Amino acid sequence: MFETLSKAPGDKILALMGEFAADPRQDKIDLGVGVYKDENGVTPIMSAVKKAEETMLAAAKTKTYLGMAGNKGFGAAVLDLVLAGSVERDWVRIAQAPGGTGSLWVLMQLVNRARPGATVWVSDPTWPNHPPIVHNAGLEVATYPYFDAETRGVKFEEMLACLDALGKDDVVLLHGCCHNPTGANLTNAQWDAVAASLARTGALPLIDLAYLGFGDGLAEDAYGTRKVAASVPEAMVAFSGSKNFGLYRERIGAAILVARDGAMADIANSQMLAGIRASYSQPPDHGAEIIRTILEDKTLRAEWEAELDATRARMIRLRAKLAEAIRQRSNANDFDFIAEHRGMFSLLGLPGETVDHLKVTNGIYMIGDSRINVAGIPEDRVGVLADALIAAIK
Ligand code: PLP
Ligand code: TYF
Repeated sequence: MFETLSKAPGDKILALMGEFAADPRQDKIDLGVGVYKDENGVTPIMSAVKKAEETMLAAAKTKTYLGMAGNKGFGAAVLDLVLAGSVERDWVRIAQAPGGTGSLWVLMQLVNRARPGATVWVSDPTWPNHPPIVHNAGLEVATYPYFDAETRGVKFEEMLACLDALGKDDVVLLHGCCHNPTGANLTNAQWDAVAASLARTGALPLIDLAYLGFGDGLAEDAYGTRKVAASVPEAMVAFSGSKNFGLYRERIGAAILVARDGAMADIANSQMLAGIRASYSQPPDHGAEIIRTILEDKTLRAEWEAELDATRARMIRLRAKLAEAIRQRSNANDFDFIAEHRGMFSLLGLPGETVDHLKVTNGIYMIGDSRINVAGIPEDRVGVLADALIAAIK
């Protein structure tokens, strides 16, 4: 039967990771895949995570099944972290899922059960894995205007005009914070306007929250999610613990649904769980138990928050340093947007040839659309990077 198949295109971001690893140059710079790296270029295990794992290992008594929704303590703690009481608790249901990706998959399957073939509106541009997940669930993709290539900010008026024209059969996929790939984000006032638009049109928001705490802070980054959830009768959130807890390979995330009342929440939840049962039956526990252990323990939680604060501060500092180095060298402020963006990424707006040139000539790796991972900026060689960028765009 396999003779009917042709080769599927690979994931460009993950392929670049392999290319970088194979490059023998000592001074190569990795601004590619969206994984946080510290000043040594290492993606560390957070100290709170290590401590939680030690406690867990000593305390574990069973590994029996936990059920389709996964770890209950994790679910309660994540709801508190994400929504913080912004919505009536009885209208909300949460299912632990394998990463943010698995959470998106679970929620999109739920949408397809409610409205088969519905359209999911994604930002232009968006994370390249969004459209395949939408299609895999049987849904259609359409795009709303988002990134302004001139200002490197958000084309907010055009975005809002597009959202205003949607209806109750549409789903709107929003990046809760730290937009991937652009780094350009909505202000709180713009979130208020988006929430009001969704409340007016009845379009169903699906918020992808993969970088909570990587932008301006845990509460600050949750503003849009909480505002939208509190303003509309139905909403969904795909939470990821990959970045903010550094648990990438543990595959930990959560699918959250907000319904118009408790009875509707039960029905929607039963369909969400039925989708999970038919997909992978139950999620793996390890990452969830780590997050539960950290969030339920005052000391561990404080330690995690402090490490997350330091992670965020480092990215903001690297942004400021690179923007400043380019400004000094070029005497122009065209790259100041790097300092204004938030999260792990900035879309530089360079043509493909320039991206290629930087890779071939300078060993500087970024995604083909010119997205850089700011955590990969070498703090002691910001000048080298700035020189190479300026030379390449001349
Ligand atoms: N959504 C966005 C925008 C992302 O960048 C990512 C990537 O890491 C994810 C979701 C899902 O990540 P994971 O499935 O590793 O939790
Ligand atoms: O955008 C990124 O680089 C991260 C990592 O299929 C990633 O989100 C990239 C591609 C992918 C899964 C994760």
